[in-house]
Amino acid sequence: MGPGGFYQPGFNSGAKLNLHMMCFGRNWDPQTKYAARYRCDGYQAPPVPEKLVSLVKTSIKDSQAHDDKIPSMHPDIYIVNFYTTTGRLGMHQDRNESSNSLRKGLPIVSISVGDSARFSYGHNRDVRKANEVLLESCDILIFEGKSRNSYHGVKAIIPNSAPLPLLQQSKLKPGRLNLTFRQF
Ligand code: AKG
Repeated sequence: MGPGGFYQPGFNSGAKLNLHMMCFGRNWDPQTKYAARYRCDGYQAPPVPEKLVSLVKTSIKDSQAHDDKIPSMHPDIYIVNFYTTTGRLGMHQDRNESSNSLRKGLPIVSISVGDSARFSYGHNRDVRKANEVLLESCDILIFEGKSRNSYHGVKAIIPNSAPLPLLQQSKLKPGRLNLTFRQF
């Protein structure tokens, strides 16, 4: 909370995303895309914590054991989304990273914490034609290669689905955190 903390990203029209966001490495906002500073309070995005860089690299290494074509990457952007139990995110592509990162299909590593989410993915923006997978707390999803540019979104959060020990040991509010790691 406070300067450099969670904010609700918004568009020129005044419409806001149905989630709260906090960024490390580079700030992202629908109007500025990636920038060094937060648009709302001018605060500089802090660096990606080293412990999380190691976690992401280990996750990629583990998946490379199953598919050696998955490219390695060094996460220099870390975006945290917090969805309340009514939060959601429309179908979109993640295309604001550098052309080099997109061309190489460098992975985006996404980690879910808290309540489960109905996650949609597909070849276009039409959510009715999308596939769906349930992302539960501690699931790690990697988009890479061709799937790097797939459309995706969060259809709904399943209330009261977070693991009890997580709620007992943390101060997590009802809802879901999603952590995504990217290389610009
Ligand atoms: C994004 O940050 O671009 C997402 O699509 C997040 C998806 C999620 O919350 O699982």
